Amino acid sequence: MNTTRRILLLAAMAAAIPAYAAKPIVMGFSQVGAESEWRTAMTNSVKAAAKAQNITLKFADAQQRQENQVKAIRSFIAQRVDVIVVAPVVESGWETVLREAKAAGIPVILADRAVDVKDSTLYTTFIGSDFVEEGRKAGRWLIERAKKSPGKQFNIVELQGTVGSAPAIDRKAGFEEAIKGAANLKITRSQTGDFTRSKGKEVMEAFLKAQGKSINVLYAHNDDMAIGAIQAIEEAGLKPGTDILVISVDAVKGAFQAMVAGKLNVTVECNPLLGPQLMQAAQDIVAKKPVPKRITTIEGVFPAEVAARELPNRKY
Ligand code: GZL
Repeated sequence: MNTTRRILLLAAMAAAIPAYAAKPIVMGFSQVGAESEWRTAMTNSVKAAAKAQNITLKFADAQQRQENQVKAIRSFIAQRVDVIVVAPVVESGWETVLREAKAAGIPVILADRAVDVKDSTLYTTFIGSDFVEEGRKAGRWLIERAKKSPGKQFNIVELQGTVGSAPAIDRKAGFEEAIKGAANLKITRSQTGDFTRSKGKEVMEAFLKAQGKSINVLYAHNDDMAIGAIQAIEEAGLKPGTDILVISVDAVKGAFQAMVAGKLNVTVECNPLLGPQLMQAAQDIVAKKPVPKRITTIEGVFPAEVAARELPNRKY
């Protein structure tokens, strides 16, 4: 058989090798923790999408501690994974370990939250929500709601997310931007509840002890803290959703159930179902295809009026 025919035969045989014979992508994923319903939904979405795409997922739960995420990233580098995904618990303190990943030639995807680094080549893409816009949506809802009570002063208490985290910083900034100039809306107290129900309840108890009946609105950076705070409001003999308007973010099922019960007034959606977009980005990066630096998720706003209708459709 002459050389040309032999080359053509080899090429035909190579083309016949099924695509799935290619080595599966190995992804190292450093997740913030398991602090909220939202976080659990995100983890489940990532795990399901990795399985569906035949991607080998090495999962590390950092229990909301940055040092655990740094350790996990170093372990992924040592294991020579194909791609590293990080949902960074806070914005700062990432340069050193991201430089180590870059030096090892391993691409990094930021999922859910951003990092504050000078050198943007330290990560390939950031997939997540626009938290400032989520804060603005919460503020805009309150501006409209306050119009129903002309002349009334609304004292707002704020439960912030994890100190130093992108969602806490940005949701605060967006809300304040939206209510700026509204003389009838004033944030009187603001403290972190670390995105958890237990801490949200604890801090709301302190707010109520200090300010009690003069609180008109609670703005919580996530539904879990709002749900914890709702318990504190009820234990103080007040009606959440009526005596104190409750505004929160995430749009998890628990928030819809609280709205149906009349205890929460509005939740701003923050979509945790990032799994499919994340796996697609990882496959494109490994295949050396171009990937946008910023991939945002589409989200809505759900007032109590639509909760009963929407609850059956909720995926998380
Ligand atoms: C937002 C995410 C936040 C959620 C919280 O994208 O980082 O962390 O709003 C979660 O519920 O704990």
